[in-house]
Amino acid sequence: MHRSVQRHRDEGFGLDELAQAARNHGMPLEALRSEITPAGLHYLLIHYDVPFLDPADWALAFEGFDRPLRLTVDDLRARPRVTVPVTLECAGNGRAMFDTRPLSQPWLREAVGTAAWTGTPLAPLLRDAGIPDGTVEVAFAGSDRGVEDGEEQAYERALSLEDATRDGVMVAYEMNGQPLLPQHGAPARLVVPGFYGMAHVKWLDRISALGLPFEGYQNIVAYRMRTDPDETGTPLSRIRVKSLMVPPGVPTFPERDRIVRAGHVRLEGRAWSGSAAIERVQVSLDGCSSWHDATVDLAPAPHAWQRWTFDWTATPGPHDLACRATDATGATQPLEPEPNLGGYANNAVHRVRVTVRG
Ligand SMILES: Nc1nc2c(c(=O)[nH]1)N[C@H]1C(S)=C(S)[C@@H](COP(=O)(O)O)O[C@H]1N2
Ligand SMILES: [Mo]
Repeated sequence: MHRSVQRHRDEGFGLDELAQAARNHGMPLEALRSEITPAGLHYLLIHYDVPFLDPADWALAFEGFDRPLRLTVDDLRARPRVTVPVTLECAGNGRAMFDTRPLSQPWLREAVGTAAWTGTPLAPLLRDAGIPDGTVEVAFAGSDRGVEDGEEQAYERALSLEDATRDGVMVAYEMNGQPLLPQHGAPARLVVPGFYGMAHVKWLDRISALGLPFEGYQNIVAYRMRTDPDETGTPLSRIRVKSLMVPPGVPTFPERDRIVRAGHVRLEGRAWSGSAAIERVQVSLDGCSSWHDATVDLAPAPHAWQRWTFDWTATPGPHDLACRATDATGATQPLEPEPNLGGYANNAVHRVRVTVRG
């Protein structure tokens, strides 16, 4: 089994982690004000190097299907076109807040964003390629390559045939009305609404129909929930219910402590879940001892985050604020993260300590 390098909070962060953090930036939390995240503020996660692909040479190949299709960007653009806002969150978001974490991208809370993705629905594309009888999974490969666990490979990840053919899954070629940027998967990527980021394969160049479950690294070794290296674990899929708050007031530099003026303060943020709509967001003003209902807006689309607001009369002194969301399945955020070897799916409540000045 896979044995990752684990670091304890007391060891501090390594230059290897800084190298990841400097490449893969997060969304500054003040961008939670925006329903659609501008492309330059959307978070980024790139395992290997950004491949620079000439769209004129690029084609999407279908392997293991009844017809070995090869589609160019123009072929994709000639197909039915949909535009949908979708919230993406990295499965490793919050990893740096675990007591013990694997050597990887050390996210705090900001590996999330919502873009308006434009593309063509995947299910009719697969049907046109001809899904062979007995297909159980569909694998999606990017053209980026790297070495993980000693083995050189393309970034490739599979979905069950059922998940791959769900409404909303698309091959996207635009983000916020512009052709995809190189770092977001140009010329085309997969978008799987409701799923953690690892499923949304960028620089997509091959789709394979599989009669047996996929055994690639990103499904079998990485992106699984485990507490023991010898257990098989369960694959990450849908995004857990979560909410974040726009840090109120102004930051100190460089500590980024929050300084708020006394009086009326509108607290606001966004909440999302990959399984159902958000039904409730609560705010705590006393370090999670008591909770008050916030106002929650309707979702602009089934898998896009929802805005919440709460009016607070801030009195001078220190305050421990927090927000907590609950979705329509009844799932809610825990106060503390659930430890796991990959440092995945940390959806603990967002706590923000502020100092109010008179
Ligand atoms: N080909 C490829 N696709 C990829 C990745 C990658 O490294 N290579 N990273 C994945 C992960 S882990 C995440 S969280 C999302 C991030 O998408 P974004 O950078 O557009 O926000 O892309 C996914 N798709
Ligand atoms: Mo990710």
